[in-house]
Amino acid sequence: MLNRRNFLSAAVGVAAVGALSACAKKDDSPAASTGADGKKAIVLGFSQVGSESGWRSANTDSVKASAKTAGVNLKFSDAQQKQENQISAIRSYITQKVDVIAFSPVVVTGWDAVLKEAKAAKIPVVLTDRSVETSDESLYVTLVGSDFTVEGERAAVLLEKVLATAGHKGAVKIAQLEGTTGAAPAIERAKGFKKVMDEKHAADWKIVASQTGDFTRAGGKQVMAAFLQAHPDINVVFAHNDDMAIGAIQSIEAAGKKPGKDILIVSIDGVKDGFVAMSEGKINAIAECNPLLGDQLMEVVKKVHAGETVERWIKTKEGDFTMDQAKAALPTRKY
Ligand code: GYE
Repeated sequence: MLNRRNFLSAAVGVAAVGALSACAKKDDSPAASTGADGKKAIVLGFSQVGSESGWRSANTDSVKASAKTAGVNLKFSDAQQKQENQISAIRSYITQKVDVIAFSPVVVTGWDAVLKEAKAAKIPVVLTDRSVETSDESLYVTLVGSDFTVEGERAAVLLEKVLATAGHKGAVKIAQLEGTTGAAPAIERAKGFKKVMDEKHAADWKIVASQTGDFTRAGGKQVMAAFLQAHPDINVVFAHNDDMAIGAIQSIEAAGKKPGKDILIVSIDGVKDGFVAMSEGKINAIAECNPLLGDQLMEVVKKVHAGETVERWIKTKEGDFTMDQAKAALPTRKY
């Protein structure tokens, strides 16, 4: 409980924050060094991948909002999909002696050196959203994020349903729009999808073209235009995210074909624009990947800072959606 004295010092703190935050700052960190309870606020350095997709914007908003609610002093930087930018952001957080570092690694490899520097500085590292490959598992505490292999499997199972609903007969010629090369969601979604395909559909499904669209709309559009030229018989698109599916839709329409009918489309994420395209009949099904990781991240950051043990992998709940559910679900979508 706040007694009057604490309340007054908290109020003075808030006023001071207000004055300080009036100065221009490079990041979004509140200048607060004390939380509402009068304790020193945890300083969290967060290196975001970039702003490549609707998923990423929702994830960034979630992290920022949850930090505020949790009274965590967030230092945020956007790496614009470049590993070297993430490495220098992490190095700068080490120099600033933040309490905890969190980051969403753009690709899986190449992190050991900087993670060792964080360990030497005794700053715990929490991975969010994407994982890393490392020879030393002690270099990070936990991962807060989805199981992308399962998402790939779910997308394949959704495609089975979509093909059945469409009454599709004959060969299934799939164009795969891959996420960023070397990124965990691109590697694992492809793997999960292929697993189901190889186990159950080796005879009738074939990936006839597969290339990265870097998780962006422009990438999806460009790659799909080239695919349609080289493989005019493509009848399915499996996109590793909604944004690339939306880009692909533009190229499919430009080629005079109907997305969702002539070419069936399954994607992953479930962002609002994906749901809009699905309610318009242009995306057939979406395996959801939840970007709202902020609250779970702040909870973990507090525990890690307090020296508590946390689970090695903290997952989120996700659902699957087909076209017939899109209209009803659209108004309740939070991102
Ligand atoms: O699916 C995609 C984003 O890592 C899960 O990154 C994330 C992926 C997400 O750009 O839209």
